[in-house]
Amino acid sequence: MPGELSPIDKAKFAAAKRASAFVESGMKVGLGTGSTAAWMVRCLGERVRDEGLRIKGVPTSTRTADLAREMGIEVISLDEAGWLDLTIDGADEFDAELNLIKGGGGAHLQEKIVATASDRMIVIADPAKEVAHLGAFPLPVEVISFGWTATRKLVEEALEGLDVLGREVTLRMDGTAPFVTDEGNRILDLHLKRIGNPRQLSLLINQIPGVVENGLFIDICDVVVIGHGDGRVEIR
Ligand code: ABF
Repeated sequence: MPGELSPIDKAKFAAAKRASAFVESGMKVGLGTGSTAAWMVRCLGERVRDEGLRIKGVPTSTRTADLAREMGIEVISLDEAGWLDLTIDGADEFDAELNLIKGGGGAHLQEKIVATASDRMIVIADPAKEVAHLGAFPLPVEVISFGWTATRKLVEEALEGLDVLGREVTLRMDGTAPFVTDEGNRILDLHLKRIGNPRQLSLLINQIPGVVENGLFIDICDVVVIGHGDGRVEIR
């Protein structure tokens, strides 16, 4: 374990380390984004260096691509890979059915494409990510910048008939300018507080012109590895 870590970082590291043990030589692996996924990339980099693990990594963001290369992992695109054996990624929330909210880091579009193009998706998380109902974490929706205010209006209208507790929709900012994703799009954050029917919400939001993808991952995650501050790990 690296030097002095806070309990939350110890938990993230424990989950990342355990999940990286699922990776075998010869695999094509989707590499997630975020602080927990960054630990996983470092753990895989160590295995490449110390054990001669041979993998090809498909990163889900420019940040992860930079870190993977720095750690000595061979980086290829999803198109070069074609299909992946496994994706390991973080999440903002997960429920008992292993449905997720992702996209707090603004990378959920590539993350969803990569995870869906994988035989298996493993989520790595600290215990604070587990929820009874999704929705306390704002749901990110990537939208193209053309006409984004009209898209926001349609999203707000779509929320009116749905089983959610909040309906505020905000444009994600990066300082004083709108946040821009790796694909050059914007992010709307939906402050829903509690999502009664995540599957219905996901389908409805994705039908709106201008919406590229929302951060709900329904029936995509196979396993969640939960790390604890004392180094324990649970697998769901
Ligand atoms: C990515 O990073 C995202 O989809 C999610 O928003 C975030 C989780 O970050 P962290 O591991 O830093 O909590 O997985």
